[in-house]
Amino acid sequence: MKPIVLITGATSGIGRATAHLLAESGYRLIVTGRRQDRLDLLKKEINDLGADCLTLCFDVRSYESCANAVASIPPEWEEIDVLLNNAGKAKGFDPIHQGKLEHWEEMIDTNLKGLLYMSRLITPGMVERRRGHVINIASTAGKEVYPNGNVYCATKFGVDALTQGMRIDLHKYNIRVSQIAPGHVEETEFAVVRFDGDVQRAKIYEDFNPLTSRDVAETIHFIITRPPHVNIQDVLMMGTQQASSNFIDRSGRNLVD
Ligand code: NDP
Ligand code: 8X3
Repeated sequence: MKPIVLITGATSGIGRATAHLLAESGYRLIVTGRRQDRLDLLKKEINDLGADCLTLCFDVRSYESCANAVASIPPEWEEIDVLLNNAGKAKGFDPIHQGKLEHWEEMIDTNLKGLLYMSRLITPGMVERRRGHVINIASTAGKEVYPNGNVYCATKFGVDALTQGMRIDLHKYNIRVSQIAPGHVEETEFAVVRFDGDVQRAKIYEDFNPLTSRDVAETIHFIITRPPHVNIQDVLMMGTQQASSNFIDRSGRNLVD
């Protein structure tokens, strides 16, 4: 039987692309998010690719919702091999003295507390089975801050610290903890969410080639498929036209192969 992978935030972007890619390889997928209609559609797509799928609709910001969702997992899906902590977001792009409290709460609750809640619920089973893999989606924003990135960057620096801490706590139970820190990724709703649905403002990928969600999914697939004695601890990846958070060649998307 192929391993079971639970993906948080599978209704769009990196999570959805990863669900598709892993379904192509026959993994059994537990896909989660807050939009049931998207989950229903994704389940059909996964089934059409010949893979099994379970959907769980809940908000990672609520521990009670996470716990109820995990408690509802039927026995045949209980032995989760891989937890992909992907659900996350940026909200707003303001300097610190003008930041909106509701944006700060939403980022901290989703990117940090949601990741913690899901890890707390899923890793005890992994410890018991002496088998498992946790992959956290961090960001270049968790390696280097940029103007107006303040709280989003802080949450992703926090994810980076949690990845390291979780690995130290869990490696002795044969559990791998990995992280991917991508730069800009298109084919996602990231920018539209950050700018509250302002699609004009969200056009931040038009003058350079960023990563695609599929690029990140392929890296996740690579990490998952290493032999059991190999743990890819941290992958920092960016499009070729991006050198760092603050240096992007925005001279045009003329480097497409
Ligand atoms: P998307 O907005 O496309 O996807 C985010 C996913 O998270 C959606 O499936 C969304 O589902 C889910 N989500 C958001 N809030 C919640 C919540 N409260 N409870 C449960 N699920 C939630 O963005 P990306 O694919 O880009 O983002 C995925 C991860 O990648 C994030 O952690 C992001 O910070 C990170 N990242 C993104 C980069 C980029 O440039 N795009 C670069 C580096 C890192 P739903 O709305 O249905 O709940
Ligand atoms: C997303 C990449 O640079 O917009 O994490 O923060 S960035």
